[in-house]
Amino acid sequence: APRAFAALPPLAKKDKYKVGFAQTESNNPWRLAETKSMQDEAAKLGHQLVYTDAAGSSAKQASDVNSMIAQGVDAIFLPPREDKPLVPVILAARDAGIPVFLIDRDVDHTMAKPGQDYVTFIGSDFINEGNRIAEWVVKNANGKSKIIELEGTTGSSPANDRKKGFDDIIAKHSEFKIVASQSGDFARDKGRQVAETLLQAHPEADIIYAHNDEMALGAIAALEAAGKTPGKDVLIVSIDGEKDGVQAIVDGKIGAICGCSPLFGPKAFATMADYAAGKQIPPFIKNDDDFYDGTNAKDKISTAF
Ligand code: GYE
Repeated sequence: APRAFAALPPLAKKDKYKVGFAQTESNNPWRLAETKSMQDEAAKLGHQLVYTDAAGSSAKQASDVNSMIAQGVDAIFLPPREDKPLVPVILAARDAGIPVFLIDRDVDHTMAKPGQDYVTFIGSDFINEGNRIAEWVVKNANGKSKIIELEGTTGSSPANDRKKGFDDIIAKHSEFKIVASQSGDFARDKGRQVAETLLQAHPEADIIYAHNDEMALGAIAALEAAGKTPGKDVLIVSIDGEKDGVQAIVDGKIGAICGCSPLFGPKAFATMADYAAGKQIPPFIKNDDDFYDGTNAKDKISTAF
């Protein structure tokens, strides 16, 4: 039977570790950039990386983590696809003596806690991302006011918090109205399909807020197929800062993007080393986000992923 730890399991100080990285999916540039960053840093430091791809399934991601536990990895890096279904395997890893570091997505803190059940959450402040995009919309909408919101993966921490951060600011400005809000699962084609349906139901919509660039690019395709001009008839804003997204700002199709870096490798492995060295790890290690709009997109595109 696994040994139950009252607190976080320790990590022995070693030169080389065998580390699990249980990716959620690989269907977009953000995920591919994150995986490459993790693999590059592991290779640079000489660690063995056990990599799995859950292909968009929380159930598969949970079984991937279970097999990492069975293999006896030293530590696990996990971006939990949704904020509840991965909690049992996070607790199972803890009980097996394997510290878990959450990267890019967090879990529901009523079910598992950083500093107790897992070491920390490393990632962006998604509420702040939603706030910043909403504030930009309030300033730059130029009379446009009817918003369609394309939400990320249902039950994922970035979708929950990007919605809250945006909706809270918009609620304070009575000239704006969110006419529809639905999940496009952070995916380009799903975003296109959902945008098409919502635009048919709400032809008056003149702003689209997408929780990531992939869905914004899907919405651009839906608008163009409907004979509308993105950036002119409909103002589009999103989050991430992938190359195609920043290029769409340069092309006048997207108004603004709040950046969200996928390059976790150096910070993730440095945090693991600090933990092994016995340093105090804060429960939230915040990434700073870039911001792109017409004033800087051309200059910054070379740094986009
Ligand atoms: O914004 C999105 C990806 O969890 C922060 O997930 C991440 C988000 C990112 O699929 O594009």
